[in-house]
Amino acid sequence: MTSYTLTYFDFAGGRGEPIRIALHAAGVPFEDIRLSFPEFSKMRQDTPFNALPVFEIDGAAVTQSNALCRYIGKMAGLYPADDLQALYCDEAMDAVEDLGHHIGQTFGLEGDELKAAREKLVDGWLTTFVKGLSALLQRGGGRYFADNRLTVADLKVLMQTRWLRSGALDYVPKDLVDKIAPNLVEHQALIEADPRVVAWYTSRS
Ligand SMILES: N[C@@H](CCC(=O)N[C@@H](CS)C(=O)NCC(=O)O)C(=O)O
Repeated sequence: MTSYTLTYFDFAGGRGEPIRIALHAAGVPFEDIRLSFPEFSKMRQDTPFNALPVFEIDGAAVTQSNALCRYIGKMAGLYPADDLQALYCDEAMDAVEDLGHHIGQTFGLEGDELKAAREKLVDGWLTTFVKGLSALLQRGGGRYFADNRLTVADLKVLMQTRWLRSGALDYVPKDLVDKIAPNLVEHQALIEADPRVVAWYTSRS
C-alpha cells in the first residue's frame, strides 16, 4: 500500500490545511506531521525549496501546494473533470497564492514599518485580490468557485477568508472582507458546513 506523509506547520490554515482536508475526504490515510516554527528552521534546508508543505509518496518528496491540491483533489472527487471548470478552479487557487505572496512580504516587519506596509496592502493588493476573488465566486454562480460544487479551490479560499477575518493580521481590519466581499463571508459559512470539512475537524477533536 502506498504511504503518504504531509509535513506542514501546526495550524489549521495556510497551504497545508486544504491538502489535509482533501486527503481525509479521499479516505487516504496519511501521516500528518506538524512542525513548530523552530522545528522547521532546523530542517528547512533539507526540504526541496526550503518551504512547506512537503508531501511524500512512498518516501519521495513532492512540493507546491496547488499541484498537490490538484493531485489529491482528483483522488477526493474535489477537482473538476471539465477543462473549463478546472481552469476556474486553478485560477482561484493561484489568485490565493498571489495574495499570500503579497501578505508574506509584510512578515518580519515591525512597528511603523509594519503598519505602513499593511495599510498600503489594505488599500492596494489586498483589496484588489479580495474583490477579484469575490468576482470569481460570482462568476461561478455565487456558491462555489468552479463546477457548482465543492472543489479544492473552495478549501483554499476558505483558509484565506478565515485568516483575513480572524484579526490575526495586525493593521488589517477584521471586517475588510465583510465590507467589500460579503459573498466570501457566505462562502466561508457554506464551506465550513460542508460534511467533508466538518468530518475532518470532527476527526481532529
Ligand atoms: N510555492 C510554494 C510556496 C511554499 C511556501 O512558501 N510555504 C511557506 C509556508 S506556507 C514556507 O514554508 N515558507 C518558508 C519560510 O517562511 O521560511 C507552495 O505553494 O507550496
